[in-house]
Amino acid sequence: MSFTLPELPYSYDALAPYMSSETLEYHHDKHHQAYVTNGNNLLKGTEFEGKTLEEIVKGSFGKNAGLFNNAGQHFNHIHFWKWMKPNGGGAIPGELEKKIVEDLGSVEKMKEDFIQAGVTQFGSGWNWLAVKDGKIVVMKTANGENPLVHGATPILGCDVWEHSYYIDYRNRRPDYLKAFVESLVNWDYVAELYSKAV
Ligand code: MN3
Repeated sequence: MSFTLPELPYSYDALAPYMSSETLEYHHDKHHQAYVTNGNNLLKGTEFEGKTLEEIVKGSFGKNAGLFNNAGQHFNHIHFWKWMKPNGGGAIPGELEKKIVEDLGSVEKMKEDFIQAGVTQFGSGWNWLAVKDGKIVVMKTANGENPLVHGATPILGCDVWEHSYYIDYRNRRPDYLKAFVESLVNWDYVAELYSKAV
């Protein structure tokens, strides 16, 4: 298989004012496209040709840094676009909410810990909700890494590379993370991934 850039599931201006069309145009059309292009070039002639994206991400981790970085970021961004929607945030589907309360204390505590993970990720990376050993956990990873290479299944991730927020928030990463959680997250998609992960 080769990597292809998915279309955004909404228009470029659909997430404003929380994420601008300028950010989405650069982030999707330039940054994600570059991971696709570079990933395809680096995939050629390797043992990973013909594998699924998830197999490539897991298999190249620690073995082929160039391929891993691009394949990991391709995987992360495919989901990142779907982890957001216009008029996002809001109510969490019942079964997922129950599990969040059970494993992380409360919805408020989950949001607080998720934001804190993003704020404290030094440099480029991602913060996550993931399912590990049957429990929902908060994680953070550097660069293109994700929970898949740490024995967990990602169900929500926020891109805290500066390219994801600098146009709209400048250096205010905490404000970006708060807007992501309160106004952008597509909890139905998180619930769909949760139900597949358990
Ligand atoms: Mn990005």
